[in-house]
Amino acid sequence: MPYPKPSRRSWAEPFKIKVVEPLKTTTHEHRVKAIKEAGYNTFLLRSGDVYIDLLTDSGTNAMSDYQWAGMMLGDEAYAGSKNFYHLESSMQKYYGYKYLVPTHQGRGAEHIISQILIKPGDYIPGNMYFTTTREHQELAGGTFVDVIIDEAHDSESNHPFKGNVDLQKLEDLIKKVGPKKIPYASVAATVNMAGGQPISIGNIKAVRKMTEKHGIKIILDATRAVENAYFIKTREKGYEKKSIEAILKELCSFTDGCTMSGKKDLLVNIGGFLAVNDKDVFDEARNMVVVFEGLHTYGGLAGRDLEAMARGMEEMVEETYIRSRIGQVEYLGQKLIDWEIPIVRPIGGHAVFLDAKKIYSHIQQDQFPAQTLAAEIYLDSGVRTMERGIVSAGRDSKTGENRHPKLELVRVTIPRRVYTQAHMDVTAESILEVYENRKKVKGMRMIYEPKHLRFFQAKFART
Ligand code: P70
Repeated sequence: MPYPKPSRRSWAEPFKIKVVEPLKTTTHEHRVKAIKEAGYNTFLLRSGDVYIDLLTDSGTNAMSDYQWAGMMLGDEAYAGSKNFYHLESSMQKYYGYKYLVPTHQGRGAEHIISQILIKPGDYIPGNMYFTTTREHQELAGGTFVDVIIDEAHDSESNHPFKGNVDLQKLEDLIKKVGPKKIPYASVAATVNMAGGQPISIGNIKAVRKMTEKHGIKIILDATRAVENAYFIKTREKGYEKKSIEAILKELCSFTDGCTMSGKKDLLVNIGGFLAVNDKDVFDEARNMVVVFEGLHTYGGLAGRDLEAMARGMEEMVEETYIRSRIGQVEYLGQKLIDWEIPIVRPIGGHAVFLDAKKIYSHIQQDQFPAQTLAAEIYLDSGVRTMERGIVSAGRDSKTGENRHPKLELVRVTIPRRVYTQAHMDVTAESILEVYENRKKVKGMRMIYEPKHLRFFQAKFART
């Protein structure tokens, strides 16, 4: 027995590794060339030039043997595939909504629900924007209004539920524009752009109480709701003993439907869905999906993809899994905290967010500190991360001016069940190296800017 006795029990991955995929290391010289060719945008790097890929947790998960076995049971019928019915009943079991419309991924569902519920001139309040979600709301003629609590915009605030809606901000908006101009509140669990921060049950309940008397719906972005459920279990009074499965269902019960990117919580590589309780909205969505995605029983996916999602739902709510998932993110974040590298607190569910504004305090926001930091980390070690700052925030749809978000972050995102603790160590050490050399670095200028979701394809050059 080691002495002193460890004060807590460690988590460990509740799985062992059956198949491995080799990683390639590259030389510094190679990386200098690769990132320059990519216009200093990590989205434009070839994955073959990347060592540890922490760009995103989206579609980058490792599936289990149970999910892979399910892939062989894909029923590739054009209509009425068995796997659709399996997914439908699983969604009803774990999320509790009545009706399911599968889509190829999350933004497919966002497109459909935005077109159905939003009229030009409407306002959509939400707990911080998400890039694709807001884009679809604006394409439908709506204006997104941020009603998240102020703490969410402060990287240092240790508020346990930084994803909470500020009820006063919501009420003010309802008073200002009138409830008829607000088709729904767009509530995310967890909030990606705030740093993977959760919303509490207490807060969503209060939002429900306020909106329902005005006939305003709530559409949940359930993409990482399981991770949110874990934070509720570990942080919200009265939920310690409840299962993740029960908390997830309770969270959804205060909402009228959800959009879902299955590529996260559902432990798959592709897929998503829209789920609703209202029969009329469902009928319209089911009709629209055939125009944009595919027939209403496959929504742009193969039968095997539907099966993998259904099986992923069984695994996502396992307590040992979710504990190790969040535990791994915490492990990386805690290392950086111990080294006094500024990151968003508390550590989020799917990623550690580096505070580029603080790290590169000498670089103006218009010279893209987060974009620069992501490029520098890649240059140091081949670890790929993502900008979540002024580039991601884009331009105001009315004035055309650059938005200047308070948070200027680099997201170090952890795919599920893919990397080991040693990969986290190597990543942390690379971030430390870049941090120590921070004073030598200059910002960048944008040399190419696409019209939609510019962060995906924009190009930069050194100033
Ligand atoms: C990411 C991915 C996707 C996402 C999300 C939330 C909370 C909806 C979606 C859309 C992929 C991504 C998307 C835009 C910019 C960068 C990266 N997030 N809601 O890496 O789902 O991708 O399936 O259409 O996080 O965070 P989908």
